[in-house]
Amino acid sequence: ENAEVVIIGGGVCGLALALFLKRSGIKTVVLERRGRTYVEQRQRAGVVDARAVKMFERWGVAEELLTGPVAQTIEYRLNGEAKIFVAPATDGIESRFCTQQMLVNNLLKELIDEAGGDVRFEVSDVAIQNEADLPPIIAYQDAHGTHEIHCRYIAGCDADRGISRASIPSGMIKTYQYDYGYAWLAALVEAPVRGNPIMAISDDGFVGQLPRGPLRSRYYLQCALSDDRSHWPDERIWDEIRLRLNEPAIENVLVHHVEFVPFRSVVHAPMQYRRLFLAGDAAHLVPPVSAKGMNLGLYDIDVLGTALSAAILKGDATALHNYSDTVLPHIWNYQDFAVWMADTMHDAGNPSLHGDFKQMTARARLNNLFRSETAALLHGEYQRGTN
Ligand code: RFL
Repeated sequence: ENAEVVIIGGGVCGLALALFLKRSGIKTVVLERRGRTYVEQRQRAGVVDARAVKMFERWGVAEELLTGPVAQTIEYRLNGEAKIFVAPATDGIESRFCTQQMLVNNLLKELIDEAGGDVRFEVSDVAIQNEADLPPIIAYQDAHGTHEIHCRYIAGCDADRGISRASIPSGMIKTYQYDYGYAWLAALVEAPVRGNPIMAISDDGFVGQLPRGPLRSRYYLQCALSDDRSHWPDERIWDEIRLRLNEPAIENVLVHHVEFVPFRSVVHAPMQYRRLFLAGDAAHLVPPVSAKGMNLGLYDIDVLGTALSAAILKGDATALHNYSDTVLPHIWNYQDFAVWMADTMHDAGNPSLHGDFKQMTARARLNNLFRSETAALLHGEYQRGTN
């Protein structure tokens, strides 16, 4: 069997790339380890930034894919005192609340149900042959046996624990990693955000509340790396939410799901090896405080999709050769934004982390967003992904 491109991983990045290539008329196969229902139900990110909105508009699929409301404001709250940050939309394009789950469901609909795209679910043992000067061969198993696809290019969209990056011989890529030393407890609850999404700093630690569709929200609570569910019964989760938000009247509601996210930032570079190109979480991770993980992946896909179509349709592989060098400056810029967000949100809170000197400089940095138009403009650019 032959294809132009094999995409490994049918998450948000793999599916977006497949839709882009499908609409360009390029024969593409997606290999996904999980079943469709599982992929449809996975809940994660919540904001598609303005840069990604623009990209979907350029591809002519924004209306079909982005079904959530505009996301322009954040309430930064310091020990109960609220300040609303409005990201200035200088070009008239706004970020959108659109859960990753909603986006993935819409991508599956557009790609498979509307366009007849080739996504193979529940495959296992995907193996990559990517030898110098030979077309790659991808082998995989499914319920019917072992299969092989001969292709021209491979897109590794199978996230941090996938096989794409693991298939690259050691020493060919460098890993840059930073561990922040704390974690977030992420609790999906049956209560919507009433006003603006909240990022709250308090002497007792960070808490955030971000929308996840019209009925639910996700609370994030700063916690220790060693914490697990046994340290955080539902009662403690709600007590800490009330305390850190300084809102004693919040009532306990159903907690659907709790997970612990250790804070780390990772970049693997270069993001390509021979005919394999890494995109999304397979190439880089940012902590959720920046709300950029999915958006950086979509940035990769924009550049990679355009480069693949130039190589396949026009025979010009220049952009493909330059893929990693093109995307990495953007990735590093947003790694720096993630560090800024993480340090500001956590250092400004409980001084047990980095001391009371860092607490005061972090508070000054946050305050700057409300007293300096220049600082606000830059912060807005980062929030919108247009920096
Ligand atoms: P995905 O979405 O994990 O998809 C990878 C796919 O690859 C499949 N796979 C394989 N398939 C075949 N063979 C193998 N060997 C395979 N190994 C894996 C998997 O089943 C899966 O379907 O990665 P992708 O596409 O790179 O997308 C990255 C984003 O999912 C990720 O960056 C975001 O979810 C990060 N993130 C957030 N990003 C934002 O932009 N804004 C946010 O507010 C935000 N909040 C979050 C987040 C991530 C979180 N977690 C899970 C740590 C909040 C949380 C709690």
